[in-house]
Amino acid sequence: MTPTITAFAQSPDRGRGLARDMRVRWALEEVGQPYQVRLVSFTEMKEPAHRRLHPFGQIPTYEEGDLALFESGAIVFHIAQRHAGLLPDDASARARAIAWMFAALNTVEPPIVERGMATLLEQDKPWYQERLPMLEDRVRVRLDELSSRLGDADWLDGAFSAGDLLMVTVLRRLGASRSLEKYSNLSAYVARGEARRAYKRAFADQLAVFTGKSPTD
Ligand code: GTB
Repeated sequence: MTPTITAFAQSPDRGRGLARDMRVRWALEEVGQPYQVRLVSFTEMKEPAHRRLHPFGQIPTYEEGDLALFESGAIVFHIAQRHAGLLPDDASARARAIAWMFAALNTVEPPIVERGMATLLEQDKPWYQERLPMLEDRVRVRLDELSSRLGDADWLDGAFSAGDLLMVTVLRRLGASRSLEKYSNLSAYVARGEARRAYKRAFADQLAVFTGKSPTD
């Protein structure tokens, strides 16, 4: 059965692949699973039909037969469990890859999102300039730690996994802030992820939503 995911009809990122449907598209491409996309407007996201799929009225969602899922991490995990290619077969290596999935979403993404939201929504507030160094420091601490752990390895724990897929999508959100530039190994890590054929297909498909042109035009 071909799954259907939802994505922004008009993504505020203007096709930069920063919205969270990108990680789901990428996971589906990695495992070779064709999928359909239903584009939703901001209004549609908050309507009852969409809220039945997503209690918080957001994207992405995932429907496959009578299964409906929300939360990008849970969707990527579901895809990784159903198909070969995103989690190792060895039980311990699999558990470690899952730990990296949680680390990407629970430990690295929050300070990055917090800093990004402050820049987006609080620049005109009196506390912004005072708060910014603290937010930047929290991001820096995580990047220092991640960079030390990655060292000169290609991926976080052996072969490419769903943990790397999520971590690369999380680190990509730092693009505009240029915070990654100081970390040559993390910049190269993100570039390695972006160089994967599955990533490129996923990126082209979400970009096509913005440009209105098919990826093969
Ligand atoms: N924890 C959830 C998950 O991982 O699935 C979070 C889902 C989420 O935040 N969805 C966002 C959404 O639907 C889109 S991805 N927002 C609409 C709403 O809440 O009303 C977040 C996002 C949006 C825009 C950019 N951007 O423009 O760069 C980047 C990321």
